[in-house]
Formats: sequence, structure tokens, C-alpha cells
Amino acid sequence: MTIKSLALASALALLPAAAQAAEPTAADAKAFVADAEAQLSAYSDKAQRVFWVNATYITDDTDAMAADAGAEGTLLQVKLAKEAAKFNTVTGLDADTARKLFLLRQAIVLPAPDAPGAAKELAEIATRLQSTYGKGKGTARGKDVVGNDLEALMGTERDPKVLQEMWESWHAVGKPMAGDYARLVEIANAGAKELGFADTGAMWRAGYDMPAADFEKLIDRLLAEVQPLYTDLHCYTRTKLNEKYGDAVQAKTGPIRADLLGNMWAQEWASIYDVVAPKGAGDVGYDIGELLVSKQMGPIEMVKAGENFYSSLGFAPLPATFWTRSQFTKPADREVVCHASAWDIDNKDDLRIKMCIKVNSTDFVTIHHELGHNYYQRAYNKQSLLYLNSANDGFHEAIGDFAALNVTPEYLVKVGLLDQAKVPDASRDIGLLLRQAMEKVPGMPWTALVDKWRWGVFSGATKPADYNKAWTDLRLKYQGIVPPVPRPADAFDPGAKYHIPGNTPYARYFLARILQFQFYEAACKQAGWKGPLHRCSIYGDKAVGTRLNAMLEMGMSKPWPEALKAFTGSDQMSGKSMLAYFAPLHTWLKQQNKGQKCGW
Ligand code: X8Z
Ligand code: ZN
Repeated sequence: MTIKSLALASALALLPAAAQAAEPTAADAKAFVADAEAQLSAYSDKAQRVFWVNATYITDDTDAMAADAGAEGTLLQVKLAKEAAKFNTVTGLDADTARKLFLLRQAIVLPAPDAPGAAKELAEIATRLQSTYGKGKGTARGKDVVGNDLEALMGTERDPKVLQEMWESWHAVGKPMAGDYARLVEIANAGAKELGFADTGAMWRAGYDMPAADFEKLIDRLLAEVQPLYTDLHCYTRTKLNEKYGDAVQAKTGPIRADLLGNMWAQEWASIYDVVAPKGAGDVGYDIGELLVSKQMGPIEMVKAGENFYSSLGFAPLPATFWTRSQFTKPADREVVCHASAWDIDNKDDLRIKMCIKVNSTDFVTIHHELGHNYYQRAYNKQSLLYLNSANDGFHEAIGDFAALNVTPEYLVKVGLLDQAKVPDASRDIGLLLRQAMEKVPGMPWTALVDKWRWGVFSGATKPADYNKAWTDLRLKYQGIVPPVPRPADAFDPGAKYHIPGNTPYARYFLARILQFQFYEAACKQAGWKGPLHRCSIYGDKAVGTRLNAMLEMGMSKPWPEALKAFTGSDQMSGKSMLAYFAPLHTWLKQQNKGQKCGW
């Protein structure tokens, strides 16, 4: 309870009994919450199916249906949030009712104001943005390429002219979204204000069991912990890119050209490991994509391998319907949203993933990521509706990534993907760590800046005319990267990243990068691992699985520090585990960078 509502509550206590009669009681609040959960549950069962069909079969009709369902959900959530606020001054609430009332008031991604038609307009815009992204195409060597294929091609193409073409053509997908996005911000902010928040960003930041302002500080503190490692990786990578492409393409100093890093958004750089690998020790001896191809594994076998990891920890196999209802590969005959996601259609056991799987190392990791969502969803399915979520949204994103950290060479031998004779010895550790760092570390500044941009947009500090400039400025400030070509005045580059048109808050991925290393270090400790951290795999350890499940089962029922403590013994998020994992590499990077002017 806030100080303000406490004062109000004690003032009310002085009023004569008759004047208090209309005031709701703690019992009223509890009954209201139960009814709200029933309403949300009925809505969710229906709407999830509509959203699934829309995402896996984009047409004007399914767009219209999804927009209808979206509007209905927003109206319901906002109505319940406003009703929940009527209990703000009630005293004597039990902890669960108080927590659920707060969740009802805060946990809406895009609220709409009461104004007639606002929820409908907001849902139509949101659906249009997501479908525009889903249908987006770019070009490579003059040929049209769909987003999902272009993403993969960014990892293998090495001709800077073609890379530039792919980057530029894909970023044009965002352009038509700019007006819609500005309007969406206006409507959602009006909705957030009616619910008592300064703006939509403030509402998002309020969802972490701490004051919103403290959350912003937490992100900055965690980023400051890991940014020195990023700066050294950036410095080393820039040198290697300069050696490969020459001064005209990549200068020795200053920022890196965004299209040279093997990923459309420069968020994971592992695809260009071959460009940065140190001579000799850089040959880590295997590539997961090549192993999968040589074992003739297709998308389904890859998902089975992911399931097998979780089964080895004691988790029950995925339900039969998972295999018949999921979308594993891109259908040939229709538009779909390829961006990977995990679904729990009925909040019971109708678990599914939606992917356009390619047989490569990136998608092998993404499968573990998505399955982490599914096992989490299933673990908390006994909780009541408002607790059907992770401790905070970063936890949901971290579980599958934590699982994928256990994909070590020794693990690959155990599951029959790698020959024992090919296991890289300790002399290859720097190579292994460098490849993993290229995958994980660039995500730190990136995952922090996406919502820094949105927070600025929602607060009004960034005006529509400056949307793109603010994006490019943040990319330079935090990632030290620049677009390969000057951006046109009407560009809307944020629209070329799924989570902006998809309206998925992104700070969760920042937290997940921190948390996955904390989970991993704790799990390895529980397993009694004594070697270098990055060589540990908890594959097959049922005791660790039981303890992990105990955290997952809690869902959102307790503040996240309690959930974190249940598994790791600590109630603080910290970058220390990640830094410990990469410590030998960081020392090595500093040696390599001697004499360089690092930074940008
Ligand atoms: O969006 C995702 C997942 C779906 S929840 C594939 N990720 C972020 C991204 O792709 O930008 C996972 C890593 C970060
Ligand atoms: Zn995810």
C-alpha cells in the first residue's frame, strides 16, 4: 500500500459507520478478483485460438478477427483495471488479493482510453503493424527475399555490397509503419493516463516488484557491469572486420558498420565467428549446423533433441498435440509470422511453438529457447489465472537460453551428435568462449536500448519527427554501430525489428541475458561441477531439474526475488555470473586489443 492510500484509509476510519457503508471491504476485493480471473480466463481461451490462426495464416479476414479479439481483450482488461482501482484504499487485504489487484491495474501492454472506438482503433493498428512485418520482404542481389530467409542470409553473405542491399531493403519494411506507430503511442498513452500512470513506458516499468524509477536504475547498473566486456569484444571484432574488408568498408577506429556483423540488427554476432576466429586456437572443431546436416536431422529431429534435454532433467514429455498443432516450418502457400514464439493455448497443456525452422545452429538454440517457455507454462499451470506467468518477464525468456548454455561439446557427444575424438580440448577454450561471446554479449547493449527508445517515445521526450534519429543515436551510443547508408528522412528503422510492430516489451531479453548465466552458474554448483564454467552441462541431472521446477511452478505468485532465491540462493540480479563465465576470454581480449584505441 502507498503512503497516500494509507493516509486515506486512516482518515476513513474516523468517519461515522454510516458514511463508510458504501466502502468496499477486503472480502469484496477478494470476490472481485475471483470474478475478474474467471472473465479473463474465458476471454483468453477464445482469443488465443484467434491469435494463433492469425499468426499462422495472415489474411485480411484473420487480421480483422484478430483485431476484434484484441479490442475485446483491451476493453475487458481496462474495465477490470479501473474496477480494481476502486479497492486501492481497502485495508486488511490478504497478500494474494493485493498482488492480484496490482497485476490487474498494471499488466496491460497497450491500454486504451474509454473514448468510444479507441480500443478498436488501437487493436486495428496493432494487428496491421504485426501483419505488415510478417509479410515484409527485402532483396538480395536484386531478388525478393522474405524476412525469415533474409535474416539467415545476413549470417552467411560476406559481400559488403550485398549485405548493404539486404540491410537497406529490409529496413524499408518499417517505413509505412511510422504514422501508425505514432498514433498507437497516442492512444496507449491516453489509456495509461486513465489508469494512473504517467505514460505507457512508466506502466511497463512498474511491473518488476519495485518502483518504476528503481527499475530504470537497475537496468543501467547491470549494463554498466557488463559493458566493458562488450567494448573489448567490439574493439577486437572491429579490428578483424577491418583486416577482412579494408579501410573503405570498415575503418580501424570508430563505430562498426551494422550490416557486417552477421545479423540484421547486430544483436548476435556468432554467424561471423569465422571472420574473428583467432588463428589455430580458433578452430573449435565443430559447428552445430554442420553436425545437424551431417546427421541428416530435420526440423522435427531438432525439436526432439530439445525435448530430450528437458526430459533428461525429469520434465514430462511434450503432449501429443504439441507435435500435431505446432508450426515448425514455413508453410509454402501462405503468409505467416515467422518470428519464433511459444504458446499455451488453453493454459493447461495445449502447448505449441510457432517457428520457421532452418537446420542451423541459431535455430537449434532458438528451439531450446521456445521450449523453455513451454515447460515454464506447463509448470505453473496449476496457479490461478493472474499468476500464469513467470516471476518477471525476464525469467520467461531466460529458461530456454539457460538450457541452451548446457549444449557443450561433451553434451553433444552424449546425445550422439559429436564424435568423442572431435571434442575440442582445453587449448580451444578461447575459441569456444569467443564464439559464445559473439552470440551473447552484443545482446547486452542492444536489449537495453530497444526499450530505452520506446520509453523515450512513450514519455514524449522523443517526438515522432525524431523517432528514427533517436533510434540511430541509441544504436551508436550503446552498440557503437552505424547504418551502412545514411537514413532517409522518412525512415522508420525500429519498425524493421519484430518487437516494435509486435508490441512486445524488450527489457525482458536484457534481464534474461543476465538471469540465464545466474541460473546456469547456480545449476552447475548444485550439480557439483568443478571445471571451467563454460564446460558444464547439467544434462541428465534430475536433482537440478526438481529444483528448477520448484521455481517454475511458482509462476508469478511471488515477487521475483523470492523465485530467484528459490533456485539460485540469491535474491539479486547480477552480471557477475556472466562475467565469471567469460572471464578467461575477457583477459585474452584485453591482450589482443593492446595498442588499440577501443570505444567509438
Ligand atoms: O524474440 C525472441 C524469441 C521469441 S520470445 C525468439 N528473442 C529476442 C529476439 O529475437 O530479438 C530471443 C532473443 C531476443
Ligand atoms: Zn522468448
